[in-house]
Amino acid sequence: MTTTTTTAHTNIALIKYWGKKDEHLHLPYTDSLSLTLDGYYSVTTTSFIQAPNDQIFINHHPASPEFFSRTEKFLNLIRKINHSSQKIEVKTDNFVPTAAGLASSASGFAALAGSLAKLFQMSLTKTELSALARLGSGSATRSIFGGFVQWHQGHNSQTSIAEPILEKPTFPIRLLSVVINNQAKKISSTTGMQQAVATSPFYPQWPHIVQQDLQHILKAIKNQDLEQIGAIAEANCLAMHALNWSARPAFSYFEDTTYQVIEAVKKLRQRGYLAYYTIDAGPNVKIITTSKDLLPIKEYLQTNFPQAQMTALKPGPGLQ
Ligand code: 2P0
Repeated sequence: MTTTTTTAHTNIALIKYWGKKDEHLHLPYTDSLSLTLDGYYSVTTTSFIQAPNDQIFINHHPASPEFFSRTEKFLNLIRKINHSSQKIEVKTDNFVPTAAGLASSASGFAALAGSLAKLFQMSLTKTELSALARLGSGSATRSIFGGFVQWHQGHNSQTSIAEPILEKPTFPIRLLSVVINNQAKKISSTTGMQQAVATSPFYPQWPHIVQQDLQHILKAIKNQDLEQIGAIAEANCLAMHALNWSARPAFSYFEDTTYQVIEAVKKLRQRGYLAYYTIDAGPNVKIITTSKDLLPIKEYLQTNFPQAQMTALKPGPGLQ
């Protein structure tokens, strides 16, 4: 086989990954837990080519120098594993607002890992694929599986893997993505987490917080308790951002509108809707809710934030 195509969906972390104990292998300091989403995904085709260099295209355009070098690094790694020197063409269509805090690197590297594993006929299990995707980007580890997924931090490359917790949730969890700014973020996740690990006096607390939140959210998922899932995710997200606010120098991914959307979510909650928020390495807000409350919440936000781009998302599948 000389050309293969793979689709991977992005995921939203409910218990965040923020900090690496091994920068090279992307081994995190903590476990994390996410929900794979149906609406945002990457489709990646890889082929062997006869050319002096790798060719990398994103959304039909040649990749930027940064994107090229990050992807090429991953290609080099796969070539090394397979004792190959073959040049490769990568074509990625990203149906995710790139670098807007919506983890396009998660679906991107998961799809790339899946496609390359097929191209090189590596015959890996999904668990092994999750470890491979991790070498591209941490959050990609979790995008190999659908539904709720736990990424075990592990202590080496073989043990830092994803595990499906509930691939097809039957309870009506929904996510409303509220994009208030689709420009690339100013501080990359990689840099942001390095700064938090190195300088936040609160960082030593983070593994304890994650351990507790994880225990509670696993129980809430088992009990299909959406209210609890939302409350734990929101608290965990704030703890993650507190690491950035307490870094020296401090930094923040939030913008004015981020705070305004947070206030709107709290107001909706007071009115009896199930609404909790989570925010990644960008200003955009994702609202955790139910199928029943999704529409009134969307309408309220659309009225109050007419510039925002809103997408309703459901749990999505693993690698295809
Ligand atoms: C997460 N994020 O758990 C956390 C929460 C953003 C905030 O994983 O350096 O692009 O490639 O491993 O995976 C984004 O970080 O970072 C991320 P690298 P990645 O989803």
